[in-house]
Amino acid sequence: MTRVPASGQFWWGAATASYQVEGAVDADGRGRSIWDTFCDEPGRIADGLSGADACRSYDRWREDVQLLDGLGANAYRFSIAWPRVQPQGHGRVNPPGLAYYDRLVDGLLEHGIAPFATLYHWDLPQPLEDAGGWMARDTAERFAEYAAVVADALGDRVACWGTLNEPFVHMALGYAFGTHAPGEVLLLDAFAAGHHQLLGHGLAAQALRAGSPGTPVMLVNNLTPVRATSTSPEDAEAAHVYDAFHNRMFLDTVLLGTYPDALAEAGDVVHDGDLATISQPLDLLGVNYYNPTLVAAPGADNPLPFELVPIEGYPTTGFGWPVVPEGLTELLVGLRDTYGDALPPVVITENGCAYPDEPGPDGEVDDADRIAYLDAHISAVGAARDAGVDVRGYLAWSLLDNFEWAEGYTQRFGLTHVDFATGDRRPKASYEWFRGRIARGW
Ligand code: GBH
Repeated sequence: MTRVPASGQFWWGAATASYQVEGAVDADGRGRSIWDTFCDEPGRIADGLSGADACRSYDRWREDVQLLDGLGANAYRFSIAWPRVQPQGHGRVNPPGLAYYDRLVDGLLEHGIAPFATLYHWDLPQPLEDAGGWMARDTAERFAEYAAVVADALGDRVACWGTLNEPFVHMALGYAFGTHAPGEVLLLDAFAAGHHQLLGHGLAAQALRAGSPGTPVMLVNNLTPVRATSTSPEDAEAAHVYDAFHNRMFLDTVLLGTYPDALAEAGDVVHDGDLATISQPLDLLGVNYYNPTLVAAPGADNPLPFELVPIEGYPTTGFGWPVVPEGLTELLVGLRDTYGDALPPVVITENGCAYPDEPGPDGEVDDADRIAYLDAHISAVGAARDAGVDVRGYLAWSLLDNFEWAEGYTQRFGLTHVDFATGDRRPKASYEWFRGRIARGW
């Protein structure tokens, strides 16, 4: 088993996340997470549904492994549900919950597919939320304790660890704006939830290194090139501040050991020594890319120091997100130019798009728009590689149509169509296309 990407080897594959695909929320002693709670609240999820069944991957993971094998993938990024491992979020470990990941990891390895395991993709154990969630500093310590348990159980076989998925998005949607679990509307005070995630990342990286020496560790960020609507000083300043929150808060801290100037005042939650913990050396940086962000100075009634503006002039996905593949090249080259030698090799850990994807009369999904999206974005990665950026992998979001958070099942991101009434999987045209693209390589 190759544990570190050998030079010349490129990781090709796809990604999912526990709550979005597993279902089986009551199986084998799993505890409740903030997403179980959030989905129970009326009006939170577009179709009123939850991840209770999702893609049933808890029972049908063998089919997922077969799909990856059929793609020719050499990596699969999945996440581990903390409430399956520690139903209370601390203390007692639940062996039957961990055993699911044992089976999955072994199944992947049997097919020569490297397991990329993310420890936290937003499904916080509910008892920890009851104790303050990520607004509580203690949650960072609990996360490190959980990381040590997982490293001990799976560290001999996992190819690459991801600590957190998209701490910015979790801070913003979960704690600032409340459209994701746990549904808090704290606006700028949500900074603490971001800082405590960063601290948890640093502590967990230490625990993973101690428990599974030699296994690469990455942080997975959602990153976006930020553009101002005009060259006015007000719009430029708003873009600068937004970039600090979205990108630099989760890069400068981790790679340079500093907060960006725009956040220097951000709070007394940052203790002496935190930045040293947060800036543990990283083996890889995971980059999830969807689209650039356009920012203007805030209007008079806006309590925030920026305003997000829709980007015009590009095609949009079914979700309404602009399709801007060159933004990915811009992002990657910008990372290299900004961070230089402090930037570890990069893996694209998510990239993809939602479209309606109705099956035709023959049951086939002819998702030509997804093929065009993936093709253009993979080419954008190639352009960054040609410009000298060290990109080691491309993992599409997602292997399967799945539970798309606040959108429920209304947005389909999969290479594989899932009939949510039955759980039946059927590869789309884009799956066949991606198989050919992987076979071709660079
Ligand atoms: C990821 O988050 C998640 O990791 C994954 O679980 C999820 O299923 C997937 O993406 C698809 O959503 O308003 O047009 O500027 C992505 C975070 C935040 C990226 C919102 C796009 C806004 C688009 N996304 N963002 S737009």
